[in-house]
Amino acid sequence: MPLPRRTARAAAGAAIGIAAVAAGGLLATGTAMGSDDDALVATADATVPIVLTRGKPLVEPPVVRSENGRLKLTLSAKVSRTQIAGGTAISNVWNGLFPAPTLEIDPGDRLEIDMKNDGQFGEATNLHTHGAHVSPKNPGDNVFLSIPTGGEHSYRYDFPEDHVPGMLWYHPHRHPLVQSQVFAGQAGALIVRGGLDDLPGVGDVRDRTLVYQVTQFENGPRPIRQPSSSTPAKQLQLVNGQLNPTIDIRPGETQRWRILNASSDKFLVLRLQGHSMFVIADDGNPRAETQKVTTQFIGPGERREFLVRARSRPGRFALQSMFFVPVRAQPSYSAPTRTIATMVIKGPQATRRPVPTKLLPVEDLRTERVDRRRRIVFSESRTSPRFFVNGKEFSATRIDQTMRLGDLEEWTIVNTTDEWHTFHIHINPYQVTKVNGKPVRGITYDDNVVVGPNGGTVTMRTRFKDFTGKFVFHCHVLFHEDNGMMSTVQVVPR
Ligand SMILES: [Cu+2]
Repeated sequence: MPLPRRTARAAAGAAIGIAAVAAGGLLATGTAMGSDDDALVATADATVPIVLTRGKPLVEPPVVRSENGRLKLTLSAKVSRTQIAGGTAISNVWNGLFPAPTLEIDPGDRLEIDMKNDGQFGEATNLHTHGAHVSPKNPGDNVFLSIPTGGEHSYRYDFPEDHVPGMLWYHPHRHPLVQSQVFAGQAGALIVRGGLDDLPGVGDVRDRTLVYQVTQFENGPRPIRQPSSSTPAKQLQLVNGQLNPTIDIRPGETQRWRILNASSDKFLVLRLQGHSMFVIADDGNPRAETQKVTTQFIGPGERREFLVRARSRPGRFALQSMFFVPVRAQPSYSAPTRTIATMVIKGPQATRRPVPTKLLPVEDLRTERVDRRRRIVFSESRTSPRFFVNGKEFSATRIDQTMRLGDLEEWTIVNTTDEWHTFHIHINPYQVTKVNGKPVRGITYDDNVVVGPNGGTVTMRTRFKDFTGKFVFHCHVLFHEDNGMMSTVQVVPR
């Protein structure tokens, strides 16, 4: 029986599992503990004791900060023991960490990363600083570069003095191996300081980084390799590598939560029981005005920053990942609603402060003159896992679009398929002006947005500033990207 087109390739790599051995915490050797996460563990190799811990206080990834304008770090990509969900697993991670450290820099800083490929199944790799407005040329954010097993490469990213402050991230980008390496846990947050950090009511409240990742346990003591997208119910939805951690907050206290969807393929629909969320930034770009929402739709690769103000009485409130069907024809591709973290209101009453409504001044490109318009069409094969941009599968040797430095362009992305995709472009963020032909209210800048199925469109405006060179745009559902839904662009001098 032929496999559905979206799973054929995943299934080829799915006979690889994860080892989780006893390391303290809650021991489960086959007894379900009342959730589907436990049921999947019960099916794992009965000879290997499996530990899954949930409900522990949230631990944020270790932070590495720049000093004197410089941050230097070595990343080793290697199959190694790592902590996932309170147990010891084996996965293909960086520096043994799931997720990787949070990097913090200031605009104008130089980020130096020595990337070492220390094995990882004989696969090549590389590095991408997602959301960074830096040069796409060596030794910068060149995603065409390949680091073979045993090789290394020194990346040097010079962030401009006027870089927009916010939450970026970093992950591998070696075509066509991105999905498996990100699914294994190779991802970390990258924070550019400033901007909203200086705004009262935002910069002076507790600031928490939440890295959302999805991975999967399989049989036996072997590393995770590839998601099986047809079994999302078996996947663990993790925050900072933890299952349903608790996030403590005082009654009436406001906190700033920065969430990164570092899953390889999962559309996250987020809800916080009993509370509104006040959105202040998208993909590392501060908003002009706060937006109050009850749910947030965060595609793979996106970031969202928001304020949460706790109720005035103690209590527990679930942060939920809601049931969502990315492919209407195949509802089995979706996971049931899960609690991915629990906000626990406790302790002494905090002074209740107003949530700021005005944030930072943001340029509105809708009033500017457009130099050129383009139409970008996402499509896919109905019979095989092949995905296309303007009818073509990705080729690194072809140049699909050429833009002039400094030009302002308007692009309309059209999704002709029956499933959701995202549109991500490197180097320059863009302002979304229309969704499905309807003008959007307010001003938001993104580097990655969702594009709805069956003729859904997103229209955006962007200026190709500061940097010439060759880079890419693509769908951030990494299975789609790895199977062709990526396109090359170059910026040339005027
Ligand atoms: Cu896609």
